[in-house]
Amino acid sequence: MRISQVTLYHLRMPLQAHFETSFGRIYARECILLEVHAEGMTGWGECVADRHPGYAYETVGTAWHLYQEFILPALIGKPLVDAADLQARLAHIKGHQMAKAGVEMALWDLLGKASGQSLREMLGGERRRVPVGVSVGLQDTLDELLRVVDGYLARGYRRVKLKIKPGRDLSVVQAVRQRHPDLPLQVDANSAYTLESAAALLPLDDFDLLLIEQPLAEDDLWDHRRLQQRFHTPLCLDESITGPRQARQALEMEACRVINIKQGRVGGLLNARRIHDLCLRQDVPVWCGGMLETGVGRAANLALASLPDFKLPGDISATERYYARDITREVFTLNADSTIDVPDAPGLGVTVDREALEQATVRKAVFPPR
Ligand code: NPG
Repeated sequence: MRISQVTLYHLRMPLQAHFETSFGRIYARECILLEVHAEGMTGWGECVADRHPGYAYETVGTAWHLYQEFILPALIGKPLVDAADLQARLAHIKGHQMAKAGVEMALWDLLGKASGQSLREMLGGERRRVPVGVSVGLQDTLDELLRVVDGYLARGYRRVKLKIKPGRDLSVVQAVRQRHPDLPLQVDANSAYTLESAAALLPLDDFDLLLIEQPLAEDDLWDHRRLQQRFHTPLCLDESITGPRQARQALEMEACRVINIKQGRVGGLLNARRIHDLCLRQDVPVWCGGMLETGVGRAANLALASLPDFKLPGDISATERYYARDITREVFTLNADSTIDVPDAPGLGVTVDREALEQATVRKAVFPPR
């Protein structure tokens, strides 16, 4: 596969409802969509880096820069057999996993279209539908939180993740747990605590949570290990796991008992599958995280989550939970059993709605420049 041209689209998509985490509140999501041309075909990829470096150091701006100056020049016109080949060509670039993942996704889409295989088949996934949950942001009041959670449960979601931060942790979990004693529930702190302040979370052990996600800093496996020793509830790492090596070391160190796999954060679907395989061998459950993806990234997440070790429901909700109008023609809906169908068509299995894409685009660039 030889890439001849790439168009980058900087997208800004208004969210159905604002989304607040320990690092801030957003009303619209920004990302980069890549339209990649090769041998008469078009592949699509999504780079999940956000506008603001609150979740990770990468941003739309850093990824745009990397594509323009380093990543696309290293790929355009070169023969690419598979994702491993693409990654080898990018190995001289340190970090920037989200930027690398975005273009790798487009290559998977192209390879699938060329071979007639769906991404699920290419990755070796078995399930045709995957269990999903919903991630609920911080709300202004507990009443509002309960109302929002009730709304999602009424829509059919059977697993809820609550965002927490210092001062808004126990009260939040207590309120939801009291009202829904049997609901599969988990929390996510997005690195908002230190080993000292995380002592406030110890009572969470009594709320029968599926897991506690990323309480401490992303570069702090050691303190996560120390904290895990104080909890019966499994700790789950998200931000800390930026590739297969970090996953292996976190497990060796017993810094967590569950891993959240996001293909963007770990540098692409190939690394995501490597982490999956490692966890499967060690009997460590994984689940698929989400970053408010468009239909393009959501299709990739669904295919990934069809692999056998994705034993916990993913942060992959229906399209309408995020966007009034998505950029794909395909709209993902929730089945009655809180699952979503994995796309079947070749590659990612989605088609981009050009009109919706234009509407969401705030900046665009073609490489090589015409
Ligand atoms: O359903 O896609 C979704 C959102 C799930 O909570 C979610 N994502 O910290 O995992 C997270 C969070 C996130 C969203 C992180 C956007 C970064 C950007």
